Amino acid sequence: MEQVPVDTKEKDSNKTPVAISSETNHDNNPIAILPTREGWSTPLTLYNNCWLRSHMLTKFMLVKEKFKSRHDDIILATHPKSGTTWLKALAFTIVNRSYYSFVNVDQHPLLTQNPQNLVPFIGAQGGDLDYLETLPSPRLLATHLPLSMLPSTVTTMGCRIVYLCREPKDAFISRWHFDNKIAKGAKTDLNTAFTMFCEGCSPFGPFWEHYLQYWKESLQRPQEVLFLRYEEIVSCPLKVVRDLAKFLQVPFTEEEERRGVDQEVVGLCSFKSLSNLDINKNGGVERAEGKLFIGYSSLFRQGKTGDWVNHMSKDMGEKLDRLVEDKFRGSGLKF
Ligand code: PAP
Repeated sequence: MEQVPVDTKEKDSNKTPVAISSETNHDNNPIAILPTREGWSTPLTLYNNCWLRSHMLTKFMLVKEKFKSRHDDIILATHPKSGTTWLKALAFTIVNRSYYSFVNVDQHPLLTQNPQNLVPFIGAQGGDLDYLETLPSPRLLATHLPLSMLPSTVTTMGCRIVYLCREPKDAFISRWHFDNKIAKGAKTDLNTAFTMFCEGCSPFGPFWEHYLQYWKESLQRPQEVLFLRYEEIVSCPLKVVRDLAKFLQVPFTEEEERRGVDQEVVGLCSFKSLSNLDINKNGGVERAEGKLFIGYSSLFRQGKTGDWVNHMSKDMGEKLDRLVEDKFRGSGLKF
């Protein structure tokens, strides 16, 4: 399967809100009355029980109505800071391995482009809806949106979804570091960020709603929704890569496994390999009309599990564990 890399220069702009009234008058502007909170690197607005970056809200609001899913779409859905960059790299490399063969590994797109730019986000950040229409099938797409903000055709058409989440304490610490790194203005202290996270107010949060929506979908459509955790890729990358290839309907052949192609995918997409590339050390992109600078290096901080202990108190850890237990009770989902 071939996926055309996204031209980020053209598609990164978030400057043009679409199809929503630009009136500032609250009576005429439905967005202006939505709850908005400061605290993270940019304000968040609550829409459909999901906290979204206010400057991207109008783009995300269009997805449910305007995104035209196709039955053979593959959607990489992730809660932020759960390893999206890693999953995009792995899935892109797996599905395109006959096109970008490992014989010419020095020409592989991952060597010159950040993985985030190789798989477009639905409706934003390089994946504007008109652009997605131009992609050949089967499309490899990504989203941080909760399932409830995607069109129901994603379910009814049987689109395949790979969902990736992460142990919430680690996801929170990764979020906190990332937000402070990309913010050009004031930084958020840990306690403030923690309170907001536990209240469900973080980009694409509440995190528990996000996890639960895709978890339930994976129980209802087990053949079409693969539910993954960051921790299992860290502990068994080769197994996940093989399972992922099967799920994506491009399993490794015995001959490929003999040649170690699956291991090469793991190696090429590893934290060590990607974080040492010039593009990921020195590249980056401006967002939010220049208010944020996302240096690609900020997508490669540590790449470890359990780092929360180095930043959060025992009490904070226990509080978040209790919240997680409470929110996921009865669902079968555990951390
Ligand atoms: P996003 O939410 O902005 O899309 P995402 O890639 O999901 O970013 O999250 C970044 C986290 O994934 C970082 O975790 P950390 O802060 O705990 O270090 C980053 O290090 C980790 N990550 C990115 N690429 C890899 C990789 N190849 N292997 C392992 N972890 C990775």
